[in-house]
Amino acid sequence: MSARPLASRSLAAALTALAVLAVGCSGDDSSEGAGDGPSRPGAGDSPAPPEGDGDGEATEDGDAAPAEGSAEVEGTVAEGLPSPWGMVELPDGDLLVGSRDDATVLRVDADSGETTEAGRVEGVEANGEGGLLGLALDGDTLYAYITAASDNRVVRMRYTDGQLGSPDVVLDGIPKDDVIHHGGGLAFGPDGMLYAGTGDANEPDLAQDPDSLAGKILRMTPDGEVPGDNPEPDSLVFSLGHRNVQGLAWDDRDRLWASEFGARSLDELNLIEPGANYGWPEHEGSGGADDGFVDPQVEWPVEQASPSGLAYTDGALWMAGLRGERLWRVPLDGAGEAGEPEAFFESEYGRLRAVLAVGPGELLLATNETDGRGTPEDGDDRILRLNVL
Ligand SMILES: [Ca+2]
Repeated sequence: MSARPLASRSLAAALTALAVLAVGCSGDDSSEGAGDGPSRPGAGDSPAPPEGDGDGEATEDGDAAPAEGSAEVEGTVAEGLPSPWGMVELPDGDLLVGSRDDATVLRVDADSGETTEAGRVEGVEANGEGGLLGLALDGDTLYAYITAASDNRVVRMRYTDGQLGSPDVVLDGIPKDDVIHHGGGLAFGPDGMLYAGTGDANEPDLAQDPDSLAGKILRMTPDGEVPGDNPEPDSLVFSLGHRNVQGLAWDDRDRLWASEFGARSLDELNLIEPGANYGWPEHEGSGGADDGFVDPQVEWPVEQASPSGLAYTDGALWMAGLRGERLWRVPLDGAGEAGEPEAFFESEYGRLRAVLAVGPGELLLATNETDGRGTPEDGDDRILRLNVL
């Protein structure tokens, strides 16, 4: 299997890496469930079925079955990016990429890779996992999920003539911790509403408090108002019981999926239903259904995922793993059910932060070795263009 030592990473090696398949293969022998692969709580006869050694289903002659998906690196879009986090595509194919720690927004020329600074988002107080987080684009207006001095908030700025304007506050009062669990996922849904994934602000009980904006997925109008068809009147809360949501994506049935960091054992991929409660902190991973909570569709040992960005294209969800240092593919079957996850690029590019679908079968993937937990001497952060199936 493919667990390369970090020191062997290089662009040349990376460009030759095709469809590295590493289901259930733990590259770092952690004591926390190493060897167990991802599981789909509702998919088997028994909860969390063991995945064996994770080489996939054996055929009659003992060979591993071929991978159902594939991911190939087509090229490097840009390098030398400082703590990239949010990423959006402009109409001409260029990108706006936010730096979590510098609070700058860089425009990346998709052809040449040249980066130019569009501006710095005023009011960002980067600290720990907080800073300039998710980005979302609506015409010539850029929305950003930011950590400010006293809270996390959603702001918006004009982006015209290559320059960012001053931010206006769309929503404030999202609780923050000084270091961890800020959330940060931000995206417009197919319904034209703005969704934000928040964190529990290191106060787990806030996730169950319907009056707190912490530990939630929020749904708002582009002006930050409560839409008339939200689950509860006068509340931005779309779903609750989340620990730390950074990835949001809609499938081709316009259903919302969200990635969520677990605490010590299990990360989650959840299918989000309006008004549903996803169990944190009463449950981490599955096991909450009998208590009225919605269990995840897929769960992973945290050392294999620690998921941030999430994207959907061509029948599959793609989830970027930070600690897991791999890109997970989760196929959706004809009934829209999550199938068997596959891992790609394990330990090839380091920590993976953001993934963006930019066309059928085409993804952009941003690494995150410069977030304070990586090994940036192995290469500054970059954006890769992938062809996937
Ligand atoms: Ca949960």
